[in-house]
Amino acid sequence: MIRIAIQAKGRLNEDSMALLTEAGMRISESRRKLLAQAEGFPLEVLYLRDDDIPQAVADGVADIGIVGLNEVEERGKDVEVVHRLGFGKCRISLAIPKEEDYEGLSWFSGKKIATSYPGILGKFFSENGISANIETIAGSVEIAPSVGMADAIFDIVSSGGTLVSNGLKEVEKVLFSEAVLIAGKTLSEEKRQLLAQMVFRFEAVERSRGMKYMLMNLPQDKVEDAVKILPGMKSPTVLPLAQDGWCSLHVVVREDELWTKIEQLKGIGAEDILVLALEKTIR
Ligand code: PRT
Ligand code: ZN
Repeated sequence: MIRIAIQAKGRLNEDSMALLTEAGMRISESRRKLLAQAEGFPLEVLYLRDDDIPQAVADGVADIGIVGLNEVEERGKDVEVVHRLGFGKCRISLAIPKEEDYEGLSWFSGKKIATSYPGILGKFFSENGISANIETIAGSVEIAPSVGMADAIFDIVSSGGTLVSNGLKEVEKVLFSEAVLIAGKTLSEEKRQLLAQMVFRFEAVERSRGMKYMLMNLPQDKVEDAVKILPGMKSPTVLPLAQDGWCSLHVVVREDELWTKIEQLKGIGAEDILVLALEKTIR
Protein backbone atom coordinates (compact mmCIF):
# COMPACT_ATOMS: atom_id res chain seq x y z
CA MET A 1 0.00 0.00 0.00
CA ILE A 2 1.24 3.50 -0.86
CA ARG A 3 -0.32 6.78 0.25
CA ILE A 4 -0.50 9.83 -2.00
CA ALA A 5 -1.34 13.37 -0.88
CA ILE A 6 -3.21 15.51 -3.39
CA GLN A 7 -4.82 18.93 -3.19
CA ALA A 8 -8.26 18.70 -1.55
CA LYS A 9 -9.71 21.49 -3.64
CA GLY A 10 -8.25 24.13 -5.89
CA ARG A 11 -6.54 24.31 -9.24
CA LEU A 12 -4.64 21.03 -9.07
CA ASN A 13 -7.40 18.84 -7.64
CA GLU A 14 -9.27 18.05 -10.82
CA ASP A 15 -6.22 17.25 -12.96
CA SER A 16 -4.68 15.17 -10.17
CA MET A 17 -7.87 13.12 -9.81
CA ALA A 18 -8.17 12.75 -13.59
CA LEU A 19 -4.58 11.52 -13.86
CA LEU A 20 -5.16 8.86 -11.18
CA THR A 21 -8.39 7.75 -12.85
CA GLU A 22 -6.82 7.54 -16.31
CA ALA A 23 -3.99 5.53 -14.78
CA GLY A 24 -6.54 2.99 -13.55
CA MET A 25 -6.81 4.14 -9.94
CA ARG A 26 -10.42 5.02 -9.27
CA ILE A 27 -11.39 6.82 -6.10
CA SER A 28 -15.00 6.02 -5.39
CA GLU A 29 -15.46 7.35 -1.87
CA SER A 30 -16.67 10.84 -1.10
CA ARG A 31 -14.11 13.58 -1.51
CA ARG A 32 -15.19 15.04 1.78
CA LYS A 33 -13.32 12.29 3.55
CA LEU A 34 -9.75 13.17 4.39
CA LEU A 35 -8.50 9.72 3.41
CA ALA A 36 -9.91 7.52 0.65
CA GLN A 37 -9.08 4.11 -0.75
CA ALA A 38 -8.47 3.70 -4.49
CA GLU A 39 -9.73 0.78 -6.55
CA GLY A 40 -7.46 -0.89 -9.07
CA PHE A 41 -4.22 -0.18 -7.21
CA PRO A 42 -3.00 -0.49 -3.60
CA LEU A 43 -3.31 3.26 -3.08
CA GLU A 44 -4.68 5.55 -0.37
CA VAL A 45 -5.45 9.16 -1.21
CA LEU A 46 -4.99 11.84 1.44
CA TYR A 47 -6.61 15.20 0.65
CA LEU A 48 -4.67 18.22 1.92
CA ARG A 49 -4.10 21.91 1.27
CA ASP A 50 -1.33 22.27 -1.27
CA ASP A 51 0.82 24.22 1.23
CA ASP A 52 0.90 21.18 3.52
CA ILE A 53 1.78 18.52 0.94
CA PRO A 54 5.62 18.89 0.90
CA GLN A 55 5.71 18.71 4.69
CA ALA A 56 3.35 15.69 4.82
CA VAL A 57 5.59 13.83 2.36
CA ALA A 58 8.81 14.84 4.11
CA ASP A 59 7.39 13.62 7.45
CA GLY A 60 6.08 10.34 6.01
CA VAL A 61 2.42 11.20 6.70
CA ALA A 62 2.07 10.53 2.97
CA ASP A 63 4.60 8.56 0.91
CA ILE A 64 4.20 10.61 -2.24
CA GLY A 65 2.30 13.71 -3.34
CA ILE A 66 1.15 15.82 -6.26
CA VAL A 67 1.84 19.53 -5.80
CA GLY A 68 3.08 22.60 -7.68
CA LEU A 69 6.86 22.84 -8.02
CA ASN A 70 6.49 26.36 -6.60
CA GLU A 71 5.26 24.92 -3.28
CA VAL A 72 8.07 22.36 -3.22
CA GLU A 73 10.66 25.09 -3.76
CA GLU A 74 9.08 27.47 -1.27
CA ARG A 75 8.72 24.98 1.57
CA GLY A 76 12.27 23.67 1.14
CA LYS A 77 11.36 20.25 2.58
CA ASP A 78 13.50 17.19 2.07
CA VAL A 79 11.56 15.48 -0.73
CA GLU A 80 12.47 14.11 -4.13
CA VAL A 81 10.83 15.41 -7.32
CA VAL A 82 10.16 12.15 -9.14
CA HIS A 83 8.26 13.26 -12.22
CA ARG A 84 6.91 16.39 -13.90
CA LEU A 85 3.23 16.03 -14.68
CA GLY A 86 2.62 18.68 -17.33
CA PHE A 87 -0.43 20.38 -15.80
CA GLY A 88 -0.84 23.39 -13.48
CA LYS A 89 1.75 25.26 -15.51
CA CYS A 90 2.55 28.78 -14.34
CA ARG A 91 5.48 30.99 -13.47
CA ILE A 92 6.35 33.10 -10.46
CA SER A 93 7.29 36.56 -11.55
CA LEU A 94 8.21 39.99 -10.30
CA ALA A 95 5.75 42.65 -11.41
CA ILE A 96 5.79 46.41 -10.99
CA PRO A 97 3.30 49.24 -11.67
CA LYS A 98 2.99 49.56 -15.44
CA GLU A 99 3.96 53.24 -15.58
CA GLU A 100 7.38 52.58 -13.96
CA ASP A 101 10.49 52.47 -16.15
CA TYR A 102 12.33 49.21 -15.73
CA GLU A 103 15.94 48.79 -16.65
CA GLY A 104 16.94 45.75 -14.64
CA LEU A 105 16.96 44.05 -11.27
CA SER A 106 18.53 47.01 -9.48
CA TRP A 107 15.07 48.60 -9.68
CA PHE A 108 14.16 46.40 -6.70
CA SER A 109 16.98 47.57 -4.41
CA GLY A 110 15.50 49.07 -1.27
CA LYS A 111 11.93 48.49 -2.50
CA LYS A 112 9.13 46.71 -0.69
CA ILE A 113 7.84 43.59 -2.45
CA ALA A 114 4.68 41.74 -1.43
CA THR A 115 4.58 37.98 -1.93
CA SER A 116 3.37 34.62 -0.63
CA TYR A 117 6.70 33.13 -1.74
CA PRO A 118 9.30 34.82 0.49
CA GLY A 119 11.63 31.81 0.37
CA ILE A 120 11.99 31.68 -3.40
CA LEU A 121 12.21 35.47 -3.69
CA GLY A 122 14.75 35.81 -0.88
CA LYS A 123 16.98 33.23 -2.55
CA PHE A 124 16.63 34.89 -5.96
CA PHE A 125 17.50 38.33 -4.57
CA SER A 126 20.48 37.09 -2.61
CA GLU A 127 21.82 35.21 -5.65
CA ASN A 128 21.55 38.44 -7.61
CA GLY A 129 22.94 40.74 -4.92
CA ILE A 130 19.70 42.67 -4.42
CA SER A 131 18.78 43.92 -0.98
CA ALA A 132 15.04 44.53 -0.77
CA ASN A 133 12.28 44.42 1.77
CA ILE A 134 10.15 41.29 1.37
CA GLU A 135 6.65 41.60 2.80
CA THR A 136 4.94 38.22 3.24
CA ILE A 137 1.19 38.26 2.70
CA ALA A 138 -1.11 35.28 2.36
CA GLY A 139 -3.49 36.32 -0.41
CA SER A 140 -4.58 39.09 -2.81
CA VAL A 141 -0.94 39.94 -3.40
CA GLU A 142 -1.81 41.67 -6.68
CA ILE A 143 -3.61 44.55 -4.98
CA ALA A 144 -0.70 45.40 -2.64
CA PRO A 145 0.85 48.14 -4.84
CA SER A 146 -2.44 49.93 -5.53
CA VAL A 147 -3.30 50.14 -1.82
CA GLY A 148 0.18 51.34 -0.91
CA MET A 149 1.29 48.17 0.89
CA ALA A 150 4.19 47.51 -1.47
CA ASP A 151 6.10 48.88 -4.47
CA ALA A 152 5.98 45.62 -6.41
CA ILE A 153 4.82 42.03 -6.17
CA PHE A 154 6.21 38.56 -6.66
CA ASP A 155 3.36 36.21 -7.53
CA ILE A 156 2.07 33.40 -9.71
CA VAL A 157 1.25 34.37 -13.29
CA SER A 158 -0.45 32.24 -15.87
CA SER A 159 -2.31 34.21 -18.55
CA GLY A 160 -1.14 37.56 -17.17
CA GLY A 161 -4.74 38.84 -16.96
CA THR A 162 -4.62 39.46 -13.21
CA LEU A 163 -1.53 41.66 -13.56
CA VAL A 164 -3.08 43.71 -16.36
CA SER A 165 -6.32 44.28 -14.48
CA ASN A 166 -4.31 45.53 -11.49
CA GLY A 167 -2.18 47.94 -13.51
CA LEU A 168 0.98 45.85 -13.19
CA LYS A 169 3.56 44.57 -15.67
CA GLU A 170 5.66 41.42 -15.46
CA VAL A 171 9.35 42.26 -15.50
CA GLU A 172 11.21 39.12 -14.31
CA LYS A 173 10.15 35.48 -14.63
CA VAL A 174 11.89 33.76 -11.74
CA LEU A 175 10.53 30.20 -11.62
CA PHE A 176 8.62 28.09 -14.13
CA SER A 177 6.33 25.70 -12.33
CA GLU A 178 3.99 22.81 -13.01
CA ALA A 179 2.48 20.00 -10.96
CA VAL A 180 5.09 17.45 -9.93
CA LEU A 181 5.05 14.05 -8.29
CA ILE A 182 7.15 14.12 -5.13
CA ALA A 183 8.29 11.27 -2.89
CA GLY A 184 9.78 10.88 0.55
CA LYS A 185 13.41 9.88 0.65
CA THR A 186 13.05 6.86 2.90
CA LEU A 187 10.37 4.77 1.15
CA SER A 188 10.45 1.02 1.67
CA GLU A 189 11.36 -1.26 -1.22
CA GLU A 190 7.68 -2.24 -1.61
CA LYS A 191 6.64 1.42 -1.87
CA ARG A 192 9.45 2.20 -4.31
CA GLN A 193 8.12 -0.54 -6.56
CA LEU A 194 4.55 0.77 -6.36
CA LEU A 195 5.85 4.26 -7.15
CA ALA A 196 7.68 2.93 -10.22
CA GLN A 197 4.47 1.25 -11.40
CA MET A 198 2.55 4.50 -10.94
CA VAL A 199 5.12 6.49 -12.92
CA PHE A 200 4.97 3.86 -15.68
CA ARG A 201 1.18 4.30 -15.87
CA PHE A 202 1.40 8.11 -15.76
CA GLU A 203 3.87 8.06 -18.64
CA ALA A 204 1.52 5.91 -20.71
CA VAL A 205 -1.28 8.43 -20.11
CA GLU A 206 0.99 11.40 -20.86
CA ARG A 207 2.27 9.95 -24.13
CA SER A 208 -1.29 9.70 -25.40
CA ARG A 209 -2.15 13.31 -24.58
CA GLY A 210 -2.68 15.33 -27.72
CA MET A 211 -2.45 12.19 -29.90
CA LYS A 212 -5.11 10.58 -32.09
CA TYR A 213 -5.39 7.19 -33.69
CA MET A 214 -6.29 7.41 -37.37
CA LEU A 215 -7.24 4.69 -39.85
CA MET A 216 -8.21 4.93 -43.49
CA ASN A 217 -8.57 3.03 -46.71
CA LEU A 218 -5.90 3.71 -49.29
CA PRO A 219 -5.05 2.46 -52.80
CA GLN A 220 -2.18 -0.04 -52.38
CA ASP A 221 0.10 1.87 -54.76
CA LYS A 222 -0.16 5.02 -52.58
CA VAL A 223 1.32 3.48 -49.44
CA GLU A 224 4.77 4.93 -50.09
CA ASP A 225 3.33 8.43 -50.49
CA ALA A 226 1.35 7.97 -47.29
CA VAL A 227 4.46 6.89 -45.35
CA LYS A 228 6.12 10.17 -46.34
CA ILE A 229 3.16 12.11 -44.96
CA LEU A 230 2.85 9.98 -41.79
CA PRO A 231 6.01 9.05 -39.91
CA GLY A 232 4.00 7.32 -37.16
CA MET A 233 5.51 5.76 -34.05
CA LYS A 234 7.71 3.46 -36.05
CA SER A 235 5.96 3.52 -39.41
CA PRO A 236 2.25 3.19 -40.22
CA THR A 237 0.62 -0.22 -40.00
CA VAL A 238 -0.65 -1.45 -43.39
CA LEU A 239 -3.28 -4.19 -43.48
CA PRO A 240 -4.70 -5.85 -46.60
CA LEU A 241 -8.36 -5.30 -47.50
CA ALA A 242 -10.62 -7.90 -49.12
CA GLN A 243 -10.93 -5.61 -52.12
CA ASP A 244 -8.00 -5.95 -54.51
CA GLY A 245 -5.66 -2.97 -54.85
CA TRP A 246 -6.72 -1.39 -51.53
CA CYS A 247 -5.33 -1.51 -48.01
CA SER A 248 -6.13 -0.18 -44.56
CA LEU A 249 -3.58 2.15 -43.01
CA HIS A 250 -3.36 2.80 -39.24
CA VAL A 251 -1.28 5.51 -37.64
CA VAL A 252 -0.92 7.68 -34.52
CA VAL A 253 -0.81 11.42 -35.24
CA ARG A 254 -0.45 14.57 -33.20
CA GLU A 255 -3.76 16.35 -32.77
CA ASP A 256 -2.31 19.70 -33.81
CA GLU A 257 -1.27 18.20 -37.15
CA LEU A 258 -4.43 16.19 -37.68
CA TRP A 259 -6.24 18.36 -40.21
CA THR A 260 -3.16 19.05 -42.32
CA LYS A 261 -2.44 15.32 -42.49
CA ILE A 262 -6.05 14.51 -43.37
CA GLU A 263 -5.99 16.99 -46.26
CA GLN A 264 -2.70 15.58 -47.57
CA LEU A 265 -3.99 12.00 -47.30
CA LYS A 266 -7.21 12.83 -49.09
CA GLY A 267 -5.02 14.39 -51.77
CA ILE A 268 -3.35 11.03 -52.47
CA GLY A 269 -6.65 9.14 -52.52
CA ALA A 270 -7.32 8.10 -48.90
CA GLU A 271 -10.98 7.36 -48.16
CA ASP A 272 -13.14 6.56 -45.13
CA ILE A 273 -10.77 8.20 -42.67
CA LEU A 274 -11.60 7.43 -39.03
CA VAL A 275 -10.10 9.39 -36.14
CA LEU A 276 -10.24 7.76 -32.70
CA ALA A 277 -9.21 8.83 -29.20
CA LEU A 278 -5.94 7.34 -28.02
CA GLU A 279 -6.12 6.40 -24.36
CA LYS A 280 -2.80 4.88 -23.39
CA THR A 281 0.54 4.29 -25.09
CA ILE A 282 2.71 1.57 -23.56
CA ARG A 283 6.33 1.29 -24.64
O1 PRT B 1 -6.49 25.72 -0.75
P1 PRT B 1 -5.08 25.47 -1.17
O2 PRT B 1 -4.06 26.10 -0.24
O3 PRT B 1 -4.84 24.01 -1.41
O4 PRT B 1 -4.93 26.14 -2.61
P2 PRT B 1 -4.30 27.54 -3.03
O5 PRT B 1 -5.39 28.54 -3.09
O6 PRT B 1 -3.08 27.86 -2.26
O7 PRT B 1 -3.76 27.20 -4.50
P3 PRT B 1 -4.51 27.17 -5.91
O8 PRT B 1 -5.52 26.08 -5.94
O9 PRT B 1 -4.93 28.54 -6.30
O10 PRT B 1 -3.26 26.80 -6.82
C1 PRT B 1 -2.61 25.57 -6.69
C2 PRT B 1 -1.40 25.56 -7.60
O11 PRT B 1 -1.82 25.74 -8.96
C3 PRT B 1 -0.37 26.65 -7.40
O12 PRT B 1 0.50 26.40 -6.32
C4 PRT B 1 0.38 26.65 -8.73
O13 PRT B 1 1.35 25.62 -8.72
C5 PRT B 1 -0.73 26.23 -9.73
N1 PRT B 1 -1.23 27.35 -10.58
C6 PRT B 1 -1.27 27.32 -11.93
C7 PRT B 1 -1.74 28.53 -10.18
C8 PRT B 1 -2.08 29.24 -11.35
N2 PRT B 1 -1.79 28.46 -12.42
C9 PRT B 1 -2.66 30.57 -11.22
N3 PRT B 1 -2.94 31.21 -12.23
N4 PRT B 1 -1.95 29.07 -8.95
C10 PRT B 1 -2.50 30.28 -8.84
N5 PRT B 1 -2.85 31.07 -9.91
C11 PRT B 1 -3.44 32.41 -9.57
C12 PRT B 1 -2.39 33.46 -9.26
O14 PRT B 1 -2.11 33.49 -7.89
C13 PRT B 1 -3.03 34.78 -9.67
O15 PRT B 1 -3.86 35.30 -8.68
O16 PRT B 1 -4.15 32.94 -10.64
C14 PRT B 1 -3.87 34.36 -10.80
C15 PRT B 1 -3.08 34.63 -12.04
O17 PRT B 1 -3.66 34.08 -13.12
P4 PRT B 1 -3.61 34.85 -14.53
O18 PRT B 1 -4.09 33.82 -15.50
O19 PRT B 1 -4.53 36.03 -14.41
O20 PRT B 1 -2.17 35.27 -14.79
ZN1 ZN C 1 -2.29 26.90 -0.80
